[in-house]
Amino acid sequence: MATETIFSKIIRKEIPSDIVYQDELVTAFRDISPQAPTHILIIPNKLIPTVNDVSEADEPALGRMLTVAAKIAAQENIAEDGYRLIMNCNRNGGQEVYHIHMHLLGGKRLGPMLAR
Ligand code: DGP
Repeated sequence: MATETIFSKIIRKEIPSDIVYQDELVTAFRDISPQAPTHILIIPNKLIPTVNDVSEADEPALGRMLTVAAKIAAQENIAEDGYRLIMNCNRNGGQEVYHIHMHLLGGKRLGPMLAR
């Protein structure tokens, strides 16, 4: 049984967050510790702990995460210049919150994908 994280409370609006988009499948909100001028997390409303736990039944929500990322990038005026989408998995991936999330980062040149 997966354990809820702080993100479930954000989805249910039980704790404050800057939600920029929400529908029946996904929620998007600004990261509490932004690493770029735009740093938004897009998450499924259903608790899925890691990318290893996704199933075919999750494909509508996972697809929605991408279409919502594109919409938010346009709203944030970063679509044309470009942005980066990141999903971290488990310890080696640097995952801290065990409710899958897509980072949408942009608003500046992000440089190489991995620190050198
Ligand atoms: P990751 O390392 O990929 O698991 O990223 C987790 C992100 O979640 C990290 O960038 C900080 C963000 N975060 C953690 N707790 C909160 C919170 O309570 N509110 C918001 N808005 N973001 C959070």
